[in-house]
Amino acid sequence: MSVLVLFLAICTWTANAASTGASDGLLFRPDYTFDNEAGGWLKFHPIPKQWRQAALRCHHEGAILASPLNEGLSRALGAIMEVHGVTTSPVFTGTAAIYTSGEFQSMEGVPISNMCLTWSAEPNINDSNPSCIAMNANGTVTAVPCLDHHPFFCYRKKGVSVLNKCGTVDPEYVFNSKTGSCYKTSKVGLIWKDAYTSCATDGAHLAVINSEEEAQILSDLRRKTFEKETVHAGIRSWNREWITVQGQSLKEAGYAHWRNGEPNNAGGVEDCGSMVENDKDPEAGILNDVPCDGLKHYICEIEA
Ligand SMILES: *[C@@H]1O[C@H](CO)[C@@H](O)[C@H](O)[C@H]1NC(C)=O
Ligand SMILES: *[C@@H]1O[C@H](CO)[C@@H](O)[C@H](O)[C@H]1NC(C)=O
Ligand SMILES: [Ca+2]
Ligand SMILES: [Ca+2]
Repeated sequence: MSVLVLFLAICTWTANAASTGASDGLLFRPDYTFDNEAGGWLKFHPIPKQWRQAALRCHHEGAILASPLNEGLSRALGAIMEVHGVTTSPVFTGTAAIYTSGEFQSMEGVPISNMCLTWSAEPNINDSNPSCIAMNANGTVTAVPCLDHHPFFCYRKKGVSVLNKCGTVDPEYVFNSKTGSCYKTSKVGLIWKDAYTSCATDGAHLAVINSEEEAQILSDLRRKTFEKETVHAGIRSWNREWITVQGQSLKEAGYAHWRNGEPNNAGGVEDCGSMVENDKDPEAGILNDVPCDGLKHYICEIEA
């Protein structure tokens, strides 16, 4: 790979964008830390994932898998690795040859030739075993199989980002002034625990009903989006004690209104909560217990 050697010879650090940081009033998720040198927000994910899962995780958080695009970002990543004691395993960067073998680009589309990288070993390009660029604690990079598991960083570049009332940049979360929460309806049906995880990745939770009014609002949203379909609710049976995904009993949460005859634990396997139509009896609640392994749509909620 003589081309790569050339990169090293001609690379120059791109100007480290001067950034005033969070002081200009821009905010991002609270689980991210603003880093002046990086010119944006960073979050370290210590739990190793495959490259594609890592990239998706960042995407769901409203960020991208971080790459050492410039000196500032490189230094910031290295510093955080040091703080977390990540010295043995490299971390995945967002730089990979995902579409064309050997054509490394960052998630932002920056080609590797525009980054100033020091290789710890010459990358070994193998078409049948795609490689992704990982960064060592000493700042050098190496090509590793994308299917390996490594920790990673997600990055959100500072820019004009409009946070909504619920502290998310995801425009699909719509604020409701009556409940003071933002809600997002799902695109696909998932089993309960995957729906739970999907909301959690957004920094949200499966919708929890805290009042008759919220029950009505969620009911309307469900009907408008999914018609007669049942959706997952953020409650779970622990030996037939119903606990919300925020750890409260239904009574504490403020809504324990089951549909007539529910919860009936039909077949002895109904450990997950759902929200259903209540049109037959206007007095009835909308909660029903159902099996956890049914694929259903769901609504994620973030309190403002
Ligand atoms: C390329 O990857 C495949 C699949 O992992 C492996 O069997 C093969 O030996 C590798 N070839 C080289 C040249 O490393
Ligand atoms: C940096 O770390 C990698 C992996 O631990 C190692 O292979 C390499 O020799 C180190 N390079 C320097 C310059 O210390
Ligand atoms: Ca709620
Ligand atoms: Ca039931």
